[in-house]
Amino acid sequence: MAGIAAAAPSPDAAAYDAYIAAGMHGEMAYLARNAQSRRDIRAWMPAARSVLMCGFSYGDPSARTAPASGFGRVARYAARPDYHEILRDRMNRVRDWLKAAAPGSHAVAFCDMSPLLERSYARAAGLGWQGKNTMLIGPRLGSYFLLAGLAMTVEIPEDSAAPDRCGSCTRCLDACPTGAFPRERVLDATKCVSYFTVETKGAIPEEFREGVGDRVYGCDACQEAGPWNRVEAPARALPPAKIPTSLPLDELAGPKSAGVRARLKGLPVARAVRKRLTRNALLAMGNSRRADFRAILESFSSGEDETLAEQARWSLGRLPPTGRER
Ligand code: B12
Ligand code: SF4
Repeated sequence: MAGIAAAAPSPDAAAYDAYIAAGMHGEMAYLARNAQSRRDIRAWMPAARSVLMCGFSYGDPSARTAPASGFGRVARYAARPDYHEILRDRMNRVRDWLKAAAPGSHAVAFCDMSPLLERSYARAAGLGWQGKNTMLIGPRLGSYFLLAGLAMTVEIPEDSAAPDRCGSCTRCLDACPTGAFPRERVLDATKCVSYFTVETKGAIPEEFREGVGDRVYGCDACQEAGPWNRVEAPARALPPAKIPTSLPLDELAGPKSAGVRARLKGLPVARAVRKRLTRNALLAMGNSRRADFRAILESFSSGEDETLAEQARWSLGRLPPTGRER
């Protein structure tokens, strides 16, 4: 899926300013930096005239089933090889083609990491509309697709934006386990499971721990609930998943963790440094209420790392009292 937007101010510049002013970015300090280029792509590439935006699907219907007890859930995108380099590389191939087709032109690829509001330009390029959960939704792809773009000095006629087709449906908002939407189309990242499990370094605030449930990396809850994702578009341009979307918790935090970490190499989930993934697995163990995790949790509860020790103690408090175990 691809479309062209004009290299112009983002239609969401004011929404972005309000988001940062309200502190909804939490620990993600980088979101507040380079504000000017998030408001207008030309602050990032002054000579840009047009922006090619592409969407790459990654749906996986098999991820829909809740994992068995004792397993932790990984978001769909994170079970595949890290998309950043793969997609930037794809866009660089388009750049090289363009250079040959339009000599003298210049183009720069981006995917996720550049200080740009990618969804604003993808929406303007007609890839879809922004759902109430802030995800970009395409009529054929649903929202399980990733974005990458190419800012270009050539001027190409822009595509028209897709109409908003959410109607009165609020299923995605209702499905959020941590109440992260203060209102439609605004996500308070500091309440989002994806933010807690992927981005935060310290303790996950207690009030949200139950909502995190069995999720150990990322969250797809608001996407799973959306009617536009009822049929998941499988990945066509991305390599297949390398791990299942549910992993045994005792392998993530217990003595067997070295083996599973080797399997995670090269996946987005490997970005979560060891401590973060361990913290998330300890939390999910508490939510599982399985007494057979007691020994692992006890081993962490008196450890030197206070974040992990405190998380383990919280989780121990959720296990059935000793003596009433199966
Ligand atoms: C930081 C970030 C996060 C943070 C914070 C997200 C956030 N919403 O603030 C966290 C870690 C929580 C996160 C989570 C996820 N992310 Co993320 N994330 C980003 C990143 C790097 C920056 C986003 C950003 O600038 N946020 C700041 C705020 C201001 O932007 P926003 O929420 O998009 O806000 C817009 C709306 O509020 C809108 N708005 C406000 N009012 C109104 C009113 C109307 C009428 C309209 C139409 C719009 C509107 O204006 C704002 C600006 O566009 C982008 C890549 C990029 N460079 O753009 C990926 C990106 C948005 N993430 C992506 C993905 C896949 C996810 C997850 C699904 C991953 C997962 N499974 O765990 C979740 C989904 C959570 C959700 N419901 O959005 C994809 C989304 C693809 C798509 N189809 O939409 C992106 C584009 C990465 C990529 N290159 O593909 N993410
Ligand atoms: S990703 Fe999960 S926690 Fe974040 S907004 Fe969506 S449902 Fe809520």
